[in-house]
Amino acid sequence: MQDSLFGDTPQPDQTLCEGAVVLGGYARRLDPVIGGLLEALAQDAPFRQMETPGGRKMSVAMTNCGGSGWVSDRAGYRYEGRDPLTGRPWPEMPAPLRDLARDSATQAGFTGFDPDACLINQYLPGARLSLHQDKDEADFSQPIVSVSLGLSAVFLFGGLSRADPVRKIGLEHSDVVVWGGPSRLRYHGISPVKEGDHALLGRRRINLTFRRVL
Ligand code: MD6
Ligand code: FE
Repeated sequence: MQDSLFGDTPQPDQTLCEGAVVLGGYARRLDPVIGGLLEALAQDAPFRQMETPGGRKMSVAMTNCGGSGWVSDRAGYRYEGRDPLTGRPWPEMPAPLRDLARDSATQAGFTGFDPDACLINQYLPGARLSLHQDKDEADFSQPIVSVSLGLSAVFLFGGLSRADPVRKIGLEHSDVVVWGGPSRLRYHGISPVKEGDHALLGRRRINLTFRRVL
């Protein structure tokens, strides 16, 4: 991981199954700007641990940028145009992030992806995300682009029903997963993040997921 931080060795693309591909190291172009971008975004819309509809506090801290932001509270999961914490619209999606998401989708064979939502997940060591489907979006023909940054993680990749077998995929700093088509509604999650200290982002894992919501 450390070796590839600012390196430019191309990593092979790894197809997980039809519609889901890992673009190894594809987000490396963000390295010079990502720290500053995250800091500015979190100033405007702070990371916060949201509540599940069942009333449990999530271990992952979240914020958003773009026209629509994903939120969870006792009323359920949904997208909102404003940050409930501040009452302001979510910060604009920075061009370097939007461009990376578009290019990643194109690289994976999904042309014309134009994201209006970027969910930003922050995992401190120990934080996890239990198996779930992403189904709060209107149009499942649009892919999701997911960018892993900072500490590495084990991505749990299941099937279309919760009981299906789960594969474990290691994701490192700057790996991008694009998934859509027949994989769009697969169950997935993140194992508890291990302790560590990343050269660029410190003691945390950041995940950006880009979607087309409206
Ligand atoms: C994460 N990712 O990597 C959590 N969802 O931190 C997701 O939940 C996810 O990576 C939809 C599509 C891609 C993802
Ligand atoms: Fe998800």
